[in-house]
Amino acid sequence: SVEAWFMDDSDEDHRMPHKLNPNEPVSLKELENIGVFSWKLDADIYETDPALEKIRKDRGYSYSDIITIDKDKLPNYEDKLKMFFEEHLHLDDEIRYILDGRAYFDVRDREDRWIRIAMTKGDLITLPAGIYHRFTLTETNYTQAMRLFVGEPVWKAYNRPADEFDIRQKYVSALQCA
Ligand code: KMT
Ligand code: NI
Repeated sequence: SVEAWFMDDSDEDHRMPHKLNPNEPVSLKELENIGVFSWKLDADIYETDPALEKIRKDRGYSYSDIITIDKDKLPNYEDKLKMFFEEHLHLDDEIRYILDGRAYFDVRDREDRWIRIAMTKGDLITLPAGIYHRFTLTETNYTQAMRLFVGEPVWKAYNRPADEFDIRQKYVSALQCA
């Protein structure tokens, strides 16, 4: 399953792990508690995987595409990575399945601390609508990910502060009950 930890606040390259010393791991349970869910699948068979099919069917993930984040393959690579690393939220869940390479998703916990989630091949994650988060490659500078969505995809990101959005308020009040 995914490994996660609280981040240090050093300003070294954000593609480094940024673990605290000593490391403060974050459990799957703690991630679920803030609405972040993950699965481990066999990415080598993503085209025919019944386990992926089941998740998609159960959760209504009708749309999918594949993004390759690589300096030589992704148009406007630098700009896109810069955007992905700006703290933001979306009006819908962000669902990503790592088919190859590595990546980090950083999410804010209830106390506004950064949790870093290390994604490797076979990890599928859902970030709830309204959670503040960001994305970066690791030191290996490469990943390929499936992007899933319920219906027609909307990729629009709202950079923080976006506290006035209904979806943000909804997320924050859901946290209070969880
Ligand atoms: C986002 O909105 O944070 C992203 O789309 C991240 C990059 S997709 C692997
Ligand atoms: Ni996002």
